[in-house]
Amino acid sequence: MDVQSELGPVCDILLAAKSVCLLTGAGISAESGIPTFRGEEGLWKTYRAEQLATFTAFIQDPKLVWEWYDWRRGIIASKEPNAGHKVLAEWEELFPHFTLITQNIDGLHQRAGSKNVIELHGNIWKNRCIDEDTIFENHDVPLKEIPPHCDKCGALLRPHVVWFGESLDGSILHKSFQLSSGCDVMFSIGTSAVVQPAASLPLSAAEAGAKVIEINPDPTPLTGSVDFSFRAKSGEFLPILDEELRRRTKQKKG
Ligand code: BV8
Repeated sequence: MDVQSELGPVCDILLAAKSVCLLTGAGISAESGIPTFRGEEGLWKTYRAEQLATFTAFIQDPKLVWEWYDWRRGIIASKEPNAGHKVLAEWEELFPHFTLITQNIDGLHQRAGSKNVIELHGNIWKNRCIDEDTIFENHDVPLKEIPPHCDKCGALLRPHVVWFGESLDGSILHKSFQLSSGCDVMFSIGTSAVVQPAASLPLSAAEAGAKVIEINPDPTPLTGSVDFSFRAKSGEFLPILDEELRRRTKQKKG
């Protein structure tokens, strides 16, 4: 889709929108220097998902899985939110109802200033006791102990993230589907749209009559079902869209 020719119609839709919902994936953090999962330099290229991001892998070798998360924590801690994260943080004030749902566990939306973030797959800066489910915020880089143990009961800690084969938090999932299917505009930004059930959120928005806008340098399985698909990097495209949107908002106010 040609950015310039389609910017106008997208802005008109956004100017009329009362509620805007977004789903973001690893791609929105790519320009911060954080590897995605399935890209050329992706995390899965060096590791295989089933070896690491599953409870079975963790129980079989908690040290290996924690070394992988400790390595990722180190990368994330050394990076900053990019222009795409910052635009979305400012958009919380721009629309009457604004919902940011992320598959990412890196916490970069919050570091960019987003206050209401729905984290579908958890957060890499939180650890959870495998016996008592107590959740601890922990920002040690590197971790003081690998694998870490619970201060309260001594049991193993695990990353407070959703692994493959694990169900997402039911209330978070229900809220996400409710908000997606009740919005006027749904963005899908920086996600390969293959991981379920997250990938179904933009589809449920489309089925409910929302306009769906995708931002991704590559096409995805969602591309054929959206109203606008911009072959663009989110860190470059979102500031352009934001500038045009604010220009038209000023123009409208006269
Ligand atoms: C579950 C946390 C019930 C850990 C992750 C149907 C229904 C339900 C489940 C399934 C189903 N079919 C299959 C399943 C099982 C599985 C699944 O979806 N498998 C896939 C691979 C087929 N789903 C589950 O297991 C889920 N559990 O539903 O429970 C259940 C239980 C048992 C059996 C069945 C059902 C749990 C899924 C959550 C897994 N946890 N992460 C961790 O991070 O370590 S998933 C992981 O993938 C991350 O969270 C990541 O966010 C997510 C999605 O990946 P993306 O974010 O899209 O990243 P990716 O690299 O793939 O793509 C990046 C994109 O960005 C690319 O398109 C690229 O072009 C683009 N990009 C690059 N640069 C830029 C850019 N875009 C914009 N700007 C740029 N600059």
